[in-house]
Amino acid sequence: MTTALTADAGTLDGEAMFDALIEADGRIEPRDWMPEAYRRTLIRQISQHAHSEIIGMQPEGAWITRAPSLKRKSILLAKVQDEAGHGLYLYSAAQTLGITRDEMTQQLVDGKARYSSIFNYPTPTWADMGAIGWLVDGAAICNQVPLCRASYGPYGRAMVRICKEESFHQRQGFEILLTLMQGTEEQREMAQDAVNRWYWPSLMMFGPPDDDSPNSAQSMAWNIKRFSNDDLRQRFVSMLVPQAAVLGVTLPDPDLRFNDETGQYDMGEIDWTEFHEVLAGRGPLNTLRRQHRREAHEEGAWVREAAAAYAAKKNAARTQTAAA
Ligand code: FAQ
Repeated sequence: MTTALTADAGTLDGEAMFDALIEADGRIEPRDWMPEAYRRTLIRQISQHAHSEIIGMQPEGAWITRAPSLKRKSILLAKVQDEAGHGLYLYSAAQTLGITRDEMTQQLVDGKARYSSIFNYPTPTWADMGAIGWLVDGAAICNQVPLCRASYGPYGRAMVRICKEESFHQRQGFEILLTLMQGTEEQREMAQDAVNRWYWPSLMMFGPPDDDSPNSAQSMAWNIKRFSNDDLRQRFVSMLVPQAAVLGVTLPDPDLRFNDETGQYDMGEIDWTEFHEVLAGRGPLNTLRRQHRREAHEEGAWVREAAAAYAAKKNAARTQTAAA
């Protein structure tokens, strides 16, 4: 379909071509004409997503030195490195839309850019590593698998690789919780406590309810988002219930029950006041997360300067060789 449209491109102006590609469920590439609002929406979503991956390294990064065994330490280290990689793919995808990495980073450290609410919660115990993998990566997969089909090519392609890695992350979290649940009474309590603390915030990752989501309708019309926030949240809960039974943990929602008519799990009311407080910067750790990022950015200035100087030296040598 896309090929046929490309062959006809000479007869269509940019806007008509864009509309036809979206209509045909084709892909928009960086050099294609696109409406300014589509570009802005993508920069907003992709950069927020990239920032989430980078800030998301902090809650788990804090446990690398305290992991209970060498094996656990190396797995956690690899996971946190994956998250850095995801941030880099996503910043690169956003750059194809005309924003620089420096601009995005500045927005993050200045507190002007959003990142996922979930990373403003603390990680006081080892079981939090399990709960993050199982619930946070689990929610991320539910939300991100449909994004592999996002209409913007570089975003969709980045998501394919990210989702493969997220599925490993989710399984390692599940396995940490399973090990704890098969351990002592104290370990089981620690696992349940972590699930209690991460469950509701993980449901908030999908964003506000559909009737309070200003961006969803347009993003779905442009084939960026494929499902609404509430649909994905529902899908996530249906996935969790049987997994919780295998783990032997309780999901902390007394209203959670299967509805024979809808074939879905009805759930209790999410505390949207808490969600809005976290988005407004008043979550448990918003200030600390951003401050750490700012400090790391400032302390890393010499690395960026050295890399740029090295690249300039290499380029100069290459130009000289070519001229000789
Ligand atoms: N946190 O109209 P909508 C991960 C904002 S990656 C903060 O529904 P939209 C991997 C939203 O930006 C997790 N802000 O917006 C990992 C908008 O504000 P704006 C990140 C939120 O864009 C695991 C406003 O509310 N994933 O976990 C949140 O259509 C473990 C109105 O909302 C992605 O970014 C929130 N939870 O839908 C890493 C996936 N929800 O910009 C380390 C890609 C909403 O108008 C360890 N993004 N807002 O000022 C998306 O799918 C979408 O952007 C949504 C929001 C679904 C997040």
